[in-house]
Amino acid sequence: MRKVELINDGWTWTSGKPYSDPEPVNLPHTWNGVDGQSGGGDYERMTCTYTKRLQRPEIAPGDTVYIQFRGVNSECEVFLNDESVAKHEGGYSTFNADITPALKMGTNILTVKVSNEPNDRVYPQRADFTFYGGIYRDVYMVILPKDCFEFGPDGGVPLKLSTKVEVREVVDIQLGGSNMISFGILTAATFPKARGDTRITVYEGDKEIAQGRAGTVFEFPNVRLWNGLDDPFLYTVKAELIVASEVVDEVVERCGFRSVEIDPKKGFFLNGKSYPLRGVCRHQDRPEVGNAISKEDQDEDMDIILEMGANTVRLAHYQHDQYFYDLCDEKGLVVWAEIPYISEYLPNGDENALSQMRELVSQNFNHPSIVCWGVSNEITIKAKPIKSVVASHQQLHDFCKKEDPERYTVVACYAMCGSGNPTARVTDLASWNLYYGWYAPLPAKGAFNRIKGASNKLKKPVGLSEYGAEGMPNLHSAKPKRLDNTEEYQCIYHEKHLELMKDYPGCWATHVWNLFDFGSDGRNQGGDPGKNHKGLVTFDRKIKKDAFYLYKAYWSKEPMIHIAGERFKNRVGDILNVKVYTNCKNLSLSVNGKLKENIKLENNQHVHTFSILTDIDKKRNEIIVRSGEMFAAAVFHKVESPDPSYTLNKKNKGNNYSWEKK
Ligand code: GCB
Repeated sequence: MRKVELINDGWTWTSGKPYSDPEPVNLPHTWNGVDGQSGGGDYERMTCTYTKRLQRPEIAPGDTVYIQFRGVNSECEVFLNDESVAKHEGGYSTFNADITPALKMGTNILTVKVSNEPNDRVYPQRADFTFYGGIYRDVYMVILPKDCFEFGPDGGVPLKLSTKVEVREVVDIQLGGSNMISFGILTAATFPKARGDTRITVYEGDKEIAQGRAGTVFEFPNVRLWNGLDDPFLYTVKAELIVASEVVDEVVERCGFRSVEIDPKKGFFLNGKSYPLRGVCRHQDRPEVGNAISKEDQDEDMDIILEMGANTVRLAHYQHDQYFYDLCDEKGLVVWAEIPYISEYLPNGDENALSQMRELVSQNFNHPSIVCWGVSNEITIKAKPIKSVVASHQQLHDFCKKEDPERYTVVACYAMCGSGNPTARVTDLASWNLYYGWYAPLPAKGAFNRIKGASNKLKKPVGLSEYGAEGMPNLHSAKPKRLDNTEEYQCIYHEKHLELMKDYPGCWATHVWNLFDFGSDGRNQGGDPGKNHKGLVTFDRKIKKDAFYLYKAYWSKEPMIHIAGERFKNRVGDILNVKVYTNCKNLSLSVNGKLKENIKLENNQHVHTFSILTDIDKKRNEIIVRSGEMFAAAVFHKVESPDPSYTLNKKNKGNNYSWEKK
């Protein structure tokens, strides 16, 4: 039987700077946790060394010992006792280093040279996020017995589960009628390294429902579907390798059955029902730790997405931790997965883009949450669509379709990329990143109309892969303006987009940029350099900005009332405008304990602003908005002149609204 052991503890790290001494560290680790988020674009991109002493494990003849790395950014070479055993290029995927031939008795020294230095081959090299260097995800020692299931190609899953759903008419002879029934069709592939037999067992919960061999096509009538947020049901499949009547290796994977159709005019359908994809993009990093995040951090991110009521997440701009795709499967989020083929075409990078795609697809094949593979993001921002850019898109698309015909391919286009651009033509789906009302002084409606127009022209489904506006929870304005970085402008921006979404059913998916603020060391804005603040939630996940609650009001089924502008405490003037985000119908307003107003909102109305004429002598106004038992409260102060802390002064304003030329 295989053995798997987490080996995150007891490493040393030696900085790539001259005369550095080794420091003890536990993984996950990055050396850019601080300088990668402080601004200036000057974080250390260098080659550092990690080492760990490994006692030779007890192994039987024929066993293979691998060190499995779940994410090392961005390229590395692995040595055992000074002998090179593996190299890997690409900072976001899993790879396995076979250390068996180099293992000696007693203590062994494992060394990993990790580099995030610039180069011209490995994506990403240029993008609006920090490329934190380090071994920033888990590391395992995996011992495979002589007769075993090997890893799939490109570090892929050892048990590959293809699922499909077919709806068939079944005639009931006894009753004489007929019925439409969903059949789940499952084929399991394994990669055995032995002349044995494989036994595949399928479980529904704890109940065994079928048994067969690798390659068997299982058919399950009345299959319980993986049905998004409503019922993300997962089946469990176990593969056993049997040699001389003994089970010598075993692997377990989960899968789900679902059907997806995407119509250019009607949008996304899950299991035959309209299921408009409305959600967010996620970057994974956090303050101080960068990408070296924990499982608890990932659980927290998932809870925030679910609280908001989103039903989809674009896991941008690279492969995320397996743990997060697992969470998406379990919770029912529809996922757009992608590789970091982004912003700048590298003429020497085609091979790397393809290898990152091979890894993404092979390693994530079994996740029912994933519906599409993203081949590139804003690749034309720098490059003209020269032949090789288009050819590399074609190569990525062809690979995905061959390997995984059941899923779609997609591209996220840059605003200046027209629908006639050949890179927009290659994939099954297309989407545009459009910041109308932020970078561009244009109305949001223009963005949706462009999407509709592109869909008509390209004759395929087109979505809005990014839209967003900076919002700082400490900056406020009674007259919010584009590019002012206030929380209020961010709200208005998103209100406009949300109002319009329902009028564009063909827009197959919308993804807010971004759910969280994230590290982008080259940026400087909002008085807080080194970050992109388009998040609906702050970098440390502690403050949900007002715009977060706007989405919650639209999307969540959980009854809620939120008073926006609560942090905009000090207000000038006798009229106090209090904006409320809610999904309740009847609201009552009281000011300083006196009931002032009862209102009833229209169907589908989620935003209401109370204009309150405050008492002349009252400096402190306590507002309570109620609906039945539920209420939200906030206090506002009447002040003589605008609070200067709400505006950036010239010194701290920064003038760089984008990480690069937009
Ligand atoms: C984009 C990029 C994303 C940036 C974003 C922005 O279009 O795809 O990586 O972070 O714009 O905020 O400018």
